[in-house]
Amino acid sequence: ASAPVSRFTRLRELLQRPDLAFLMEAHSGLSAKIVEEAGFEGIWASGLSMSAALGVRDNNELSWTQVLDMLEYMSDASSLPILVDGDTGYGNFNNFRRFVAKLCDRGIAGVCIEDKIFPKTNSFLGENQPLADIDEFCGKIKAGKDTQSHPDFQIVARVEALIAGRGLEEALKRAHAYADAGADAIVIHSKKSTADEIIEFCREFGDRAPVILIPTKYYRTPTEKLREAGASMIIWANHNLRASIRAMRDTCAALQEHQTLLEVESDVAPLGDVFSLAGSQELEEAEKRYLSAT
Ligand code: SPV
Ligand code: MG
Repeated sequence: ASAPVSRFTRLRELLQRPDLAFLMEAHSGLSAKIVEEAGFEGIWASGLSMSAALGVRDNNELSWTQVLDMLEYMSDASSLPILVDGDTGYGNFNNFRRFVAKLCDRGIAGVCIEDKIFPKTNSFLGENQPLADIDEFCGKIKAGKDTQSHPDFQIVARVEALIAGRGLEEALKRAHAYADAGADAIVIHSKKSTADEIIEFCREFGDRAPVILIPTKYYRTPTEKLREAGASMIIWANHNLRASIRAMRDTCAALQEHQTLLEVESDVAPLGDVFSLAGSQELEEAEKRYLSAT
C-alpha cells in the first residue's frame, strides 16, 4: 500500500486540478468536524470567524500563537487540509516566515496572506484601506516559500486592490507580481454585490496561477458563472459562524421567553450528537482494551 497523501499535497491538488474545489469555513475543533462530516474536501480557517468565536474583532486582536493553538484543535479534530487565513502575516517577512515554519510543523496545509498593513481591518469595513507596498509583499511571499519545510505547502496571496477601490489594473499588476514572487495561488477579493469585476479579473489573469474566490457579497452569482470564469477554488468564508449565531440566538430567545426546554428540545442537536462528535465511542473501546487488563 502506498503512503497516505499528506494534507499539504491534498490542498495543492485541490488548487491544481481542473475541477472547481470548495473550502468551507471552520473556527473550532467542533466546526472542523462538521465540515468534514458534510463531505467538504478542505477547511478555510477564517480569521473573521476565529476572532468572532472568541469574542474579539477581526483586527489582529488574536495573537498569531493563539491562532496557531486554534489550528491545532482544528487539525486534530479533522483529517482535512486546512488553509489558514494568515491576515497580513502578523508583521514583516520575518514574522511571516516564523508563522510558516510553525504551520508546517503542525501539518497546516497552507496559508493565505493579504496585501494590507498590520493590524489589518476586515475587507468589508471602511473604505480605501491602505495596501502594502508591492515589493515588500513580494519579499514576504518569497520568505515564506524559502521557509516552508514541506514542498507542497501552499502560500496564497490575496489581492485587496478591488477592496481598496484601486481598480482592475492595479489588481492585475499585483496578482502578476505575487505569482512571479512564488505565490501558489491568488485570492481576488471584492465587496461588490455583483461579480462583474471578479469575472473580468479572471478573464484577464487567465491561467497564470490558480484563482480563489470568496463570494460572500456576490452570493447571488450562480456558482456556474464563477466556474466558467475559470476559478479554481471557492471559499464559503464565514457561514458556519453565522449559522451558529442565528441558532444560538433563537435558542436563547426561546428559553428566555418560555422558561421550558420543551420549546427548544426538537430544534437543537440531540445530546447523542455531542458525544459522538467528541468521539466518546473510541474512548469506550479503548477502556475495554486498556483498563480491563487484570
Ligand atoms: C475571513 O474569513 O476572515 C476572510 C474573508 O478573510 S473576509 O471576511 O471576506 O475578509
Ligand atoms: Mg480574514
